[in-house]
Amino acid sequence: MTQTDRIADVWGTRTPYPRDGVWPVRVDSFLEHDVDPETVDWVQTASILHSNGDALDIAVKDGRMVGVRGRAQDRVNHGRLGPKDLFGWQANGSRERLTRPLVRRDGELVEAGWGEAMDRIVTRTRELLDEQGPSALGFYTTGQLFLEEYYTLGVLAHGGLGTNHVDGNTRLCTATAAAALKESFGCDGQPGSYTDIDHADVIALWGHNMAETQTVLWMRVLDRLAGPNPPEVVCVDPRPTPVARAATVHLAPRPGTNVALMNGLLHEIIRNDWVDHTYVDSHAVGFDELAERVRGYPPEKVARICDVPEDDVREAARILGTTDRLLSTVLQGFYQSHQATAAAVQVNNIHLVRGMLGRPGCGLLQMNGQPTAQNTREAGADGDLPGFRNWSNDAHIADLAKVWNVDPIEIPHYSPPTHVMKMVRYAEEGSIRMLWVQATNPAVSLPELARIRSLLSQERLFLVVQDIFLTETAELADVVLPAATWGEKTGTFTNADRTVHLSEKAVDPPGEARPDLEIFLDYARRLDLRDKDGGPLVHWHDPESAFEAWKECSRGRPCDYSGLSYDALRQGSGIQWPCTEDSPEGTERLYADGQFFAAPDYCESYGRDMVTGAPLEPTEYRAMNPEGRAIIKAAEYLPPHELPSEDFPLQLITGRTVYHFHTRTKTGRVPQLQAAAPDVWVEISTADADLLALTEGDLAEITTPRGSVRARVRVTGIREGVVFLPFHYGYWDVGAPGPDGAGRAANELTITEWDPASKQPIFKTAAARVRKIDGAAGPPASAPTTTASAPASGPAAPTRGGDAALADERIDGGTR
Ligand SMILES: Nc1nc2c(c(=O)[nH]1)N[C@H]1C(S)=C(S)[C@@H](COP(=O)(O)OP(=O)(O)OC[C@H]3O[C@@H](n4cnc5c(=O)[nH]c(N)nc54)[C@H](O)[C@@H]3O)O[C@H]1N2
Ligand SMILES: Nc1nc2c(c(=O)[nH]1)N[C@H]1C(S)=C(S)[C@@H](COP(=O)(O)OP(=O)(O)OC[C@H]3O[C@@H](n4cnc5c(=O)[nH]c(N)nc54)[C@H](O)[C@@H]3O)O[C@H]1N2
Ligand SMILES: [Mo]
Repeated sequence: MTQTDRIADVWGTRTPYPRDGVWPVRVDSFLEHDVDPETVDWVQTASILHSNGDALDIAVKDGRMVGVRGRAQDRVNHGRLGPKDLFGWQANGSRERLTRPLVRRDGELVEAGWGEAMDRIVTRTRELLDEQGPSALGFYTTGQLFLEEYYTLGVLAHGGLGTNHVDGNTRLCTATAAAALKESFGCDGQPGSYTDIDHADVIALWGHNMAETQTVLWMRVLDRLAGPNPPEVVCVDPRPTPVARAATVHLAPRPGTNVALMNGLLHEIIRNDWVDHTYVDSHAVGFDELAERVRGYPPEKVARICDVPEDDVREAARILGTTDRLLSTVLQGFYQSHQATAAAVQVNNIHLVRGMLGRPGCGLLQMNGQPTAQNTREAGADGDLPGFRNWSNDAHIADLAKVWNVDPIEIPHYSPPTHVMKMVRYAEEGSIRMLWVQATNPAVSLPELARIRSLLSQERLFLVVQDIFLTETAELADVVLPAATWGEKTGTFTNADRTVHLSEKAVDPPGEARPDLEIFLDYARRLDLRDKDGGPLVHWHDPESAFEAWKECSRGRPCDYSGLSYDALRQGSGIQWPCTEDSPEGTERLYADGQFFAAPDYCESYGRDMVTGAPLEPTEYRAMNPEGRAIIKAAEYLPPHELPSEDFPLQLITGRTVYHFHTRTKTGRVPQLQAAAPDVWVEISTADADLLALTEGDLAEITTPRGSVRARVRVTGIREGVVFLPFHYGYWDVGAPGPDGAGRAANELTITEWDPASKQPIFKTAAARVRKIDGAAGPPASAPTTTASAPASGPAAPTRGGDAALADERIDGGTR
């Protein structure tokens, strides 16, 4: 047993292993001081501070959480935990938790009983249904609740109320993952498995800072890199992330040029004939068009557009083109941009033209970000229909209506469900008049915050916020519902490689806080939602019965859960869907046999035009892909919407640091994590800093056409012309933006625009300028030194956690 400062040493001790070997077990744990692990109860769950699905047990003593320990037997983490997993649970016990409902009375939020709070919501719902109909009602949910909760919400909103305005913050997060999978494979569902890391010879990370955002997955990569026959790593990211530092080739393109780069790589792969023609001929359509399209992207041209060395493009293409085992992961550097789907689809294309799917080491992970985002999509709470049913296929609507026992016309499908950027537009215009926000904090996380704050504060909008803290969004609400959360309620969720975990209740929620599921069930009951025979529409009453209902809904669909049960999930480890009576152990890789979920009658989507976003007609799809093969879709590069100009000469990108989760409602209340990254900073290159006479610790103002933010300067190895702001810092702990109007939240600066196919907003390219605030030289920025924000040079104090961050590591010799 060793003790490690897991703030200073984010990834812990290496346990090297060879290709095709078994990743050794390392059990990480962190308990409150003086707690003897022999005297606690251990309750099974998995992490909800990212999409990795790290399995862990919560230590419970005297009805309180007192620590966590990784689950050695779990397929995802073999016992390991990241810093947020180790320390994050302490937020549950914060004194600032919401414990009673709040209602707005004479302009003020005041405490109320559940009866009064729910009564207000139900009364308003009924009034609006009478006056305007279901189009007055909008639901904006999350990627952080449980499967059972999303399914219940989907049923009551789509099937009961009949509104089409249901989306999740998954739209901001990984809508593009779903969209790219639908474009290429006709359906959502990650083809790959985390075990592909054990077998891969090349691992390519496309706009994904895995080291900071899926720390345990990165430990697996680091352990391969430290072992015999390590994989080569290709990294595409404008910042010097820990991934970039470990890479064989690091391409740091200009933000917003991913499609040009991908076309250049495909150009080289096709020109050198590194193509698996047998695979392509028997399993895909569209190759000729791709070959034609990428002919216009020779490396010299791509190097110019992306501003990367021409030889690096060739070298990356050679690595990708000559390996037999390629694993790719894709995330926000690709997803949060103007050609998000087009870029992510080109990663799929590399795997298709090279036949790198469905075999060990040949994985493709269009990653998720949030812990339960996969379930938002599966269960139909995010602008999809449950079970990956196709909203433009009448037979699928009829089938769903049968499962729900409602008339098909009760399920709105006249157009695709409304995406959140459109929902806020409708709220702004006044046609959405009640918006119910659950487990998301749009007043910090949506683009262009001045606009968002103003439209959420309108008198005519009835805003309901269901959260565990009084967030920036909750402060604007008419009714605030206090939720119970992870560790205080039971349910299941699914990670980015389709692994389903059960999360059991460990302790009681604080005060009168209630599980989100109970809140939805109560709402459905009060509205007396009925099926077509007059029975209750929502006929389940607790997590397990909700799960059983969901299993029936998923039966026969790609995300088939019918072979799973709470009991099976209690047996020790997560299980990957599809899981049926015939495959009770789950399914490691999709498409192992080159068969896709893409048949016209079965597929989730007929696809979209990636430039306009227009949905394809069923007849068009049938003509293009009658046999349901994979679809190779080419795309032309288009420049970003907002390019640097004389006034705004730089490009702003935004994103994450390892120690915080999103708007910090939880990690900001955890001492070890908050101390590691206490305040906002801005990353700038040495060359740009020189030009602007900025040095480490200077106070700078970052301005875009939307607003400005003040932050301390950190000079890093970020590419020239680009500045980076973490988006974690809102206002709950520091008060509203100052009188000078300059804020702290990165989204004061971002633009109201989205990718045409996935509708995911563009958080990663805006034209910006930076100036020094005179006379404000201060101490070094409080940015971490252990991460992508490491200083290029200069005086920053190393990030350490000290005694408070000592966690145990137990390495068990080589097997699990
Ligand atoms: N520590 C931590 N972990 C998390 C989260 C968290 O908040 N904190 N959130 C979780 C969630 S919900 C998500 S969605 C994931 C996100 O995980 P990531 O996608 O890994 O995180 P980001 O920092 O948003 O973006 C990744 C990288 O994109 C790069 N990038 C910016 N613009 C471009 C571009 O034009 N091209 C390319 N190729 N790269 C670009 C940035 O430099 C950044 O390093 O993390 C999950 N895990
Ligand atoms: N500029 C910029 N903006 C971004 C991004 C970026 O990279 N750059 N990334 C985007 C991405 S990928 C994401 S995922 C979003 C995240 O944005 P948000 O979803 O707004 O971020 P969170 O802080 O995770 O908000 C979740 C809320 O749910 C509450 N909560 C936690 N658990 C529970 C629960 O069990 N029940 C209930 N009812 N509430 C709960 C938390 O207190 C918190 O207020 O931000 C997006 N915005
Ligand atoms: Mo996300």
